[in-house]
Amino acid sequence: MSQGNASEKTYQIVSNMNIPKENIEVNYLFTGCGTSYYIAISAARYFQEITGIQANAVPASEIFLHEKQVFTPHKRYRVVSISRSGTTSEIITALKAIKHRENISTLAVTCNSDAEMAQLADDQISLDHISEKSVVMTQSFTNMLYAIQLYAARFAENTEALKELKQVPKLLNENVSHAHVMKDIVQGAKAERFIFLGAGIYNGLAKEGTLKLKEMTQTECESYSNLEFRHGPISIVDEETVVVLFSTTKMSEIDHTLLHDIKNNGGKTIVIGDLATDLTADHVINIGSNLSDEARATLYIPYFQLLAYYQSIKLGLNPDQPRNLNQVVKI
Ligand code: F1P
Repeated sequence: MSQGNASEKTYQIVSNMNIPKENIEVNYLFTGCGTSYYIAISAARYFQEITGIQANAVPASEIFLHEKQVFTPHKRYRVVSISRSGTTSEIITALKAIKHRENISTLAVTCNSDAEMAQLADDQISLDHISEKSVVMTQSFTNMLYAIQLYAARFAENTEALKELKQVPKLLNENVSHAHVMKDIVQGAKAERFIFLGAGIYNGLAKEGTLKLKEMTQTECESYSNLEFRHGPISIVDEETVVVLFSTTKMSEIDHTLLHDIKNNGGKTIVIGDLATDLTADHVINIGSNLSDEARATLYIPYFQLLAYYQSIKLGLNPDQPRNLNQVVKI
């Protein structure tokens, strides 16, 4: 509930940071584990869109297990390591594995600047005002992604993007309040399985939508890039399938057909999108902003977080303490 207010502080922190100027020849590699890896996926897309610099995302374990497949010799890299705790085993091992490579510089994004990850990295974005008691990451997801968006816009000196991102804290507060609409939606839905669809920057969000539900409710669920869903997975849709689709202005025509197909197969649909997208679904949630598809992404987050929360309450579970999971995963 407090992620909107927290994002005001995030805005101030990144606005006051010294942003080092890197050569355009540098490749950006975003990395993390679990929720933080899903931030990496969305962050890489946003970074490349705004800066024009090649940006990819890999799970932290890939860096030390498949180093040769991840880094091309003689290229320069900036590795952006993301971790709420700053102590997750794979992220620490990954940073140690690349520490002495001259062609790699590192930037840590964390909610714990005292932890080992920040000490290992060359630079850091520290969001120490984010402190979560829950095992499940919520406002840390939103704020670390928002911090990277701000960093990218400042790095690119893109005043248009910065102007848009400045509006996020206020809009996020409004959407957090509105997201309680999920309570009624969840109560009225007979749902055996959930599917989350999102493309581009929204693909990482779709993956995170499944992770929230898995953690908070142990429900099996899946995520796809919107059109990939038609290549096989659509055959599992039935009356007890709920499809949550993150729509964007760019995708609205495609999404229109997709929603129609899901409906025809008996599935329930929830579409989260922008005022400009005129889509038909069982539930249409309008984000209500005039921001670009890329700048608007964080506003979608409270909806799927609260979807998982209310589903967990409905099933009589404790949303803060998933089965088989601790706040920090250590090997
Ligand atoms: C990431 C992570 C989360 C998971 C749980 C345990 O940790 O694995 O993805 O939901 O909260 O931690 P971190 O590296 O961001 O601290």
